[in-house]
Amino acid sequence: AVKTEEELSLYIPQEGLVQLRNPHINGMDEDVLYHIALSNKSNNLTEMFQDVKFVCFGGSPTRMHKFAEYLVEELKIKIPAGLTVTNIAHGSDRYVLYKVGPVISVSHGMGIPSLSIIFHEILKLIHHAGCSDVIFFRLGTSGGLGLEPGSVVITEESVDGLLRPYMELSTLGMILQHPSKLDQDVARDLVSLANSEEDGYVTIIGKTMCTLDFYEGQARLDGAFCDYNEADKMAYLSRVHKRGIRNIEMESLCFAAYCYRAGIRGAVVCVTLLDRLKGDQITTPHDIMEEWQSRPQKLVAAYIKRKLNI
Ligand code: R2B
Ligand code: URA
Repeated sequence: AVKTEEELSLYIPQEGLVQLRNPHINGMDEDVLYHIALSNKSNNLTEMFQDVKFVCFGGSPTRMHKFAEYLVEELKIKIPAGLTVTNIAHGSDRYVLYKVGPVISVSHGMGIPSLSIIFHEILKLIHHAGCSDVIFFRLGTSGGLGLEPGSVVITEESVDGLLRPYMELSTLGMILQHPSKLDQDVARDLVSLANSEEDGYVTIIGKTMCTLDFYEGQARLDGAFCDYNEADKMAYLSRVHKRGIRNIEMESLCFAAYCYRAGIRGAVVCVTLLDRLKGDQITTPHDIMEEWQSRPQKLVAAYIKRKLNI
């Protein structure tokens, strides 16, 4: 019998060794983590990953490579001269995965289906490796609502395009609803590390809307299809804004729902690339955009350094 969401959804942050809420895994001879080309039989996952305490997910492979390099500097990790961080998932061309001291930096691609796959495999990876007390982050980009572009939003709770605070997943021909709350302590600790005056941009806690599409799903007028007008768009976005939503992106619902289900402490930190109450197109020059995209990375790196007493 499939368990009801009530039975499944008690958010109890795990303490100690990372456990899976799947009774089948430990009875398997081998567990192939197909999309990152690793397996608990062919690789010594304990030796490779047991010291991991933080997993940082982000959409773009290049950005997650840059984040790994940034962490080498920030955490003062020693890498032999002439060498650089290596992509441990090089046997697959779906995602990239770097390890820098106690931190994994991994790409998740765009949208919930892509994030879902890598989340399953990373959670199994850290379970097989015997990791304990691991915190997950998503570092991303988003469209802001009523915020100066470049502002950073830490997600309090993620909602879908109908503003419902859970992810619906069709499972065995049924629709299961998985709550998408995030750990409020991690969010508060993160926001306390930001200083809007010194930084020159604001960092706030707010709700995030997660959609299944970038164009019509986010009420854009500039997709290849559009069956509504400017007034319809603005009525929807204003309603969303009034409900406390501060940004819109495409993965937080699943990320939050899976952290909640797993009892893993997690946070979503996204920079806003534009104000959706003012437009649809992203026209900011590349170098400014690069600097904006480093903002979630700086905040999460500061959090990690604080935790490691660096
Ligand atoms: C933010 O940016 C991407 C779309 O441009 C998507 O992955 C997201 O959540
Ligand atoms: N990512 C999104 O999903 N939406 C935006 O508007 C910008 C980045």
